Amino acid sequence: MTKGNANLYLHLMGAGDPTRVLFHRPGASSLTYGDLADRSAQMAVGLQAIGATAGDRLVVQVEKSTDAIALWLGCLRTGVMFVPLNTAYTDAEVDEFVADADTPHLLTTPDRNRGLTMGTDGTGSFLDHVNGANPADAPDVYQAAPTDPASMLFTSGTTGRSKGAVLTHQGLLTNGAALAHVWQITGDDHLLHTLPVFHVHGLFIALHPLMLQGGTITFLPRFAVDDVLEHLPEVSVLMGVPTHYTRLLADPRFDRDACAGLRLFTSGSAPMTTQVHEQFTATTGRTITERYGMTECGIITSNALGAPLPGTVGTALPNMELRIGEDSIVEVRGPHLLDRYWRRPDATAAAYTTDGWFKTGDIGTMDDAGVVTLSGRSSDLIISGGYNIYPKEIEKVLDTDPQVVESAVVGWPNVEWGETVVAFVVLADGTTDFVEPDLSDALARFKHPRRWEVVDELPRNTMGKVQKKVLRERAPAL
Ligand code: MLC
Ligand code: AMP
Repeated sequence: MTKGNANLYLHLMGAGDPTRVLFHRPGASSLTYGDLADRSAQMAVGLQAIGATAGDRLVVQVEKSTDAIALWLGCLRTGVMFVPLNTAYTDAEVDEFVADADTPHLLTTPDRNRGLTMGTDGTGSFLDHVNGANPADAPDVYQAAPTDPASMLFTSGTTGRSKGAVLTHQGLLTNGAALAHVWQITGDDHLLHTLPVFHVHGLFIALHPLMLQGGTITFLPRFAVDDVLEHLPEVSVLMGVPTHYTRLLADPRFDRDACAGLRLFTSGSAPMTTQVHEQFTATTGRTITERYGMTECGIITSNALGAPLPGTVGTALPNMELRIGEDSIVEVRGPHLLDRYWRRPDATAAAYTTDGWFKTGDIGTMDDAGVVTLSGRSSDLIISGGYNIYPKEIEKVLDTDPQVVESAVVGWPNVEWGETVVAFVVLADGTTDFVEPDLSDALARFKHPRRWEVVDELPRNTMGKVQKKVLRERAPAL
């Protein structure tokens, strides 16, 4: 490792023998750590060619591929901030993020045809700068201070308005290393990677512990039950969201034999019910290690290996301090935390207590052994299939519809998705037949209400505030 350089890249690529396989790609050639080093060097040349320099933001909305990971590493090498976006976002949603990131550098899929492009087949206008490049022409690995920004991920925290969480080289390294430690990841581990790579779960939490240790990853383009069942026998670790496990459990082929070779199953990003934990154990004879995280903090807590306590999210990771603060909100402190919200000193200040603890917005308790149990959130945030959905964003769009006077969006419990989006609408005078509005240009599909309820009025408290709790209580029994 270069002396005095805190660049995360040097840690992620330094531990592995360059001849070791990093990525198995079903249907394509495997890639070694050395191959990824070379490809990321080419990406660094490409970034130079488009004029992206240290501190610039590169907004990236591309399909999952090993090139997307090489690009993440290329950004680290050049000091360019990697800003990944959900591929489901509409152009209108992407425009808002690009404006907030204040950058000319947008990289999308070839079909979107706006800004530079990168396809999963190795073609695209950005890759024209990359493919023929000589890795030896890459600039020296950017000399990073520990708190230099590495990436920025948009999240709405507890407030509902999207903010860029600026994550540092040191924060990502300490979180990856802590996870490798508590999950006992070694170079012999082999992860089945099915998560999207535009959120911290798939991008950092799943990749970094393995890469820090020189492990191997079977890299699937998405979560599909058939593909997971096919590749489970090759791997030792599976990381997922609860929806992945409910889908696997619905398939009779998912049984003890299918899981025999694995030593670790993790779940997080959304609550897992004790019923799913129990069904998993009854079906496979194994347990799921549930952990709890957040874009701003990386992983905060994890259950212990071998002795998970279903219904809890375990204890704080090494280096992460946790306490239960005012209104039972989980508060944390430690080097994993975000540096700041991008150009939002107000929001950064509001996220901390006066004595310097970050307020997660999650409501929980902690027992004498430090084991944390979450019971809800202080905001109206909906989590569906591991994606966060902010009611306000949907309500704003619905309220522009001429049929609608006002609206309120809540999450209802759902076995497959955890929660599903339900919209309550009050209709304008004279509207009798409500027609579901076309939201396709305004909102990503996963945010669209799955159920509509026309009501005469919204329940309000004496202050006039809509009582979401009352609406949530109308959810029919599961
Ligand atoms: C897809 N759809 C969803 C959805 N995902 N609807 C609600 N919630 C979701 N999460 C909808 C699409 O809009 C589409 O609708 C239909 O489902 C099929 O789309 P798809 O893309 O084919 O879906 P599928 O591949 O089955 O995706 C489901 C999924 C995916 C569970 C595999 O959502 C997923 O990978 N989730 C993981 C999310 C994740 O990684 N979260 C980490 C956040 S980080 P239609 O109507 O068009 O048919 C974090 C911190 C931490 O929270 O602690 O980890
Ligand atoms: P995000 O903003 O996408 O990073 O989502 C972070 C949020 O996901 C947290 O604040 C929690 O509300 C939720 N979350 C993550 N892991 C868990 C878990 N194991 N149980 C319950 N909620 C979780």
